[in-house]
Amino acid sequence: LQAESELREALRSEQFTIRYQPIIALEQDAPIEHVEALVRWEHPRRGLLLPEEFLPMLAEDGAVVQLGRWVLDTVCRARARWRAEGVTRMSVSVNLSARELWSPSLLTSVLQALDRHEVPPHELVLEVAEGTVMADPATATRTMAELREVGVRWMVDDFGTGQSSLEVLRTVPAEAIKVDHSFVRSLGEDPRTAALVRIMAQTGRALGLGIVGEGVETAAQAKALAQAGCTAVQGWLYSRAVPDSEVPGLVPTRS
Ligand code: G
Ligand code: G
Ligand code: MN
Ligand code: NA
Repeated sequence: LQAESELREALRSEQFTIRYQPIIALEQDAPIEHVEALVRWEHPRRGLLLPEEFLPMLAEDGAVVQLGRWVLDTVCRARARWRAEGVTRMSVSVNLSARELWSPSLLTSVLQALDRHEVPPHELVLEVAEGTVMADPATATRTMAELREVGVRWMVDDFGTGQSSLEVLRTVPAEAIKVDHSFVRSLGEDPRTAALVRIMAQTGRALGLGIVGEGVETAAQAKALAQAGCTAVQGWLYSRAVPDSEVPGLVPTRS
């Protein structure tokens, strides 16, 4: 694999693109104030590739850190453009791979992207998988706290799939957990899943964390998540991930 050189060429010829999927607060009539950035690779020969098809290859040799820098910069540029189009309240989630979380240059990369596009740090939310945090909770928590200190926010992604520690959940400087798709998918089919989601939501609430249900495809799943005590939802039931040009159309703007 020549991930490094292929990646460099792909970045140079603009083969990567980012789609944005709304995260919807489960309060009555709450406007959309948060989207998640999801990277896609428009490969010249292999067609549109999803992250699970290329991230593992890039993660092997650290090229994923380079891609992550591009994602941060592109997201901050988009956030600034939306503001120019009248979008005053909007934060954006960016997913970090394990390599990026452990990279000593993370703080610098984030601050550079925010500064370059004059994006306030609180408009950036970083998502890191539960399994990544749990691989080295002390280091993860320290890095997260450093970024939190400058205003950047955190969510714990793919929750329920890594081995959890309640102690880590208590100390991690995150504002929400995202219940993994796999739970949402079997909601309504398996009463034990509903029980688990309820426990996750209760645990999150007890610790002052939001609970986001992701991968919501049906109204029945949405209802079950609301009943379980989730605070926000995300999925194809509400919106696919859309190009950056469509984000201002998701919210009422001032102009
Ligand atoms: O968009 P999709 O469902 O295919 O995303 C699959 C996985 O890829 C998700 O777990 C998501 O966290 C991850 N992912 C999406 N965009 C990015 C990105 O920009 N950087 C990293 N590191 N992971 C991403
Ligand atoms: O692991 P992470 O939560 O970051 O991954 C989000 C992934 O889930 C994205 O790749 C996105 O494309 C995908 N996704 C978003 N909404 C839905 C949905 O309603 N159903 C399914 N199957 N996948 C979804
Ligand atoms: Mn995510
Ligand atoms: Na997830």
